[in-house]
Amino acid sequence: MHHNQIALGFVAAILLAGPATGQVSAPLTQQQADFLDRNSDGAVSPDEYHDYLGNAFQYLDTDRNGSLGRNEVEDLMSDDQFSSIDSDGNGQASRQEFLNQGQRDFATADKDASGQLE
Ligand SMILES: [Ca+2]
Ligand SMILES: [Ca+2]
Ligand SMILES: [Ca+2]
Repeated sequence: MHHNQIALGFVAAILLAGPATGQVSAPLTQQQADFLDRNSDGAVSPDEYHDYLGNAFQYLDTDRNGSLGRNEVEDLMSDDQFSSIDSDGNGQASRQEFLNQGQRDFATADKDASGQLE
């Protein structure tokens, strides 16, 4: 589905921009920001970001076992990035681990610490 393809691209963009890469986080593109900004107030709030990540997680968890195996995200992130998300090292990125990484990425992307991504 077209919608899912968009979501997948954004997961890639956001996760790949995360601290695990050792690179400076790329700001959201306008297109990404518009997509995440559900209430169209011109900024992405933590709630909006959280909702998006929850949807992304559901989409990525293709076997519906409640966690992401390496195989489910093999095209999306490097081993290092996966390890960064899998904080307990059990080889599975749980929903909570995935959301925790998202929070870290949000904080990194929120360069002016306004609590919103503008
Ligand atoms: Ca908003
Ligand atoms: Ca799974
Ligand atoms: Ca884990």
